[in-house]
Amino acid sequence: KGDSALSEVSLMKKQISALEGQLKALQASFAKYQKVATFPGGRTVGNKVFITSGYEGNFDDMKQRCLQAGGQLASPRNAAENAAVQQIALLYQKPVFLGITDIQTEGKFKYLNGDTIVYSNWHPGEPNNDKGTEDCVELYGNGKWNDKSCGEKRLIVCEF
Ligand code: 289
Ligand code: CA
Repeated sequence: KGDSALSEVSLMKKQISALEGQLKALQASFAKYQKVATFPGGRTVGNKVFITSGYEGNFDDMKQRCLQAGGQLASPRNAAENAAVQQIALLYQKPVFLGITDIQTEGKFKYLNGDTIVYSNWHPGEPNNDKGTEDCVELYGNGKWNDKSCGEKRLIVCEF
């Protein structure tokens, strides 16, 4: 009985070491495909991936496209995430609409799930609700935010 318990342990050790090898190979493969999938218009911050199709659309278009793809509009929640979206705006030389609006209550900017924003990076003087028609938020190439009319066309950046 003692011998069979020993051989069972040594078999399990072999199985664990084989699994460790497979995990390592999978990790390397995942890292490679992550690079492939985010080239050139994607950026990873922690577990979040921001990526653009390179197309432009108005806010409703963009929201739909990101949802259809299983993600949502880019909603940077800290400086690192904002910098990632900024890099995409710079690469494509186009401002980006964020998944943030004050459509519900003027002046209260919220994420698409209705939560109040936890981070902002307004350009000086913004948000100004110019002409009383600006409920969406665009991110400029300098990373700063401006409230802007939702009907304008901006670069589509989704987050997953
Ligand atoms: O229609 C006005 C917008 O194009 C923007 O014009 C100026 O950059 C500023 O007044 C912005 O606040 C405004 O959103
Ligand atoms: Ca504005």
